[in-house]
Amino acid sequence: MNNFGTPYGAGFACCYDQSYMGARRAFVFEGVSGKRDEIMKLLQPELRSAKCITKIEKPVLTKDDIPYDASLIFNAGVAKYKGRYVMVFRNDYGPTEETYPAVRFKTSLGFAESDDGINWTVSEKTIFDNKNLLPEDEIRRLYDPRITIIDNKPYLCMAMDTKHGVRGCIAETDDNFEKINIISASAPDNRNMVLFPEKINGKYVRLERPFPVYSRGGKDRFDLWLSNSPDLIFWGETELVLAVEDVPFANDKIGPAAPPIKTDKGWLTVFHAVDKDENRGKNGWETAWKKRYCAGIMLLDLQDPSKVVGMSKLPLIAPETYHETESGFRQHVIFPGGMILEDNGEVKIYYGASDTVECLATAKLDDLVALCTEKR
Ligand code: BMA
Repeated sequence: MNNFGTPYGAGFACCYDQSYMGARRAFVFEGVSGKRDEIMKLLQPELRSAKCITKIEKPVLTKDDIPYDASLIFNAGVAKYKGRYVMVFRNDYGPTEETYPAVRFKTSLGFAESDDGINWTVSEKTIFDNKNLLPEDEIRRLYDPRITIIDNKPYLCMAMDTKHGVRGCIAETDDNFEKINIISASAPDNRNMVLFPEKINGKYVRLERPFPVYSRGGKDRFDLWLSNSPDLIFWGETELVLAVEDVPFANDKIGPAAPPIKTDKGWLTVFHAVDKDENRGKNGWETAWKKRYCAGIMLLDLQDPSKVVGMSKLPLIAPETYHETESGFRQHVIFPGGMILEDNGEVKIYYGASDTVECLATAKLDDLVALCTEKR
């Protein structure tokens, strides 16, 4: 039974919030308390993808493409590197719908290559598999990889579960993504890290998503942050970029998605945005799944990417297709991890759908920029 009709959030105004540290420049939802859901229902009965988005209906990667034990193939990082497309994907495997949750998931990371970004060849060996860990190992799982190529060298950002909390880590890898070498890891609790593809004002830059336990009302209220580094190892100068309340279609949490693309209007970047509705029930393998993940899009200032130049007030990609809404482990989850700008101005956006398959949508760069800059 699918029960995802209810929209969340509304509001079409934006303003400058002067309340955070004096002058945080960000878009803030001007909620008309009590009225916003009514307004949204009238204007838009369901969250929909932006008109400029074209979805490739068939997933680009599923468990059927994998030459080893595989079940849920999703949340991949994708980039163009050394004349081909490269992908590092997450594989949660072990249980079936019938045996879950008594049988626990194991997680591996796999590698795939492609000439066209659509048809992929998967390597025989995994890059990482937590079935090989020893009980005493501190790291318990690596997942949700993103790939950024900086100075012609590939880096991976990953979420890292450890015995003492969830950390975000950055790793170097080789040309064929066979081995990873973790060079830096955050303090808990942080994840969803994404590196910019070049230094800005002489420093490396990353977006990140800490998940504060205190001072956000005792529930999920997670925001999108930015830090700088002289060497990819030491990170600081941390700034809040976008808060969950700035996003009209989120009421739970937001976080970075794919590495940003440089445009003459700013750094174009997608983010994930989550709304939660306690009325939602079974939407996948679990008895209840109450969250919906959409992709949003924004432009960050070229020189100071902690500043939001513009943001679409509506989702860029919302769950709509069969794979996104009617099948899979956790339905209604759109989780982008790769965004590639082609020479002809087409942008490929890769995203995990329903935590089960990897999908692709395309749009024109100019349309994506217009979504962030147009007045609503
Ligand atoms: C988040 C992450 C993602 C996942 C999403 C939906 O917290 O764990 O890997 O896609 O939940 O389950």
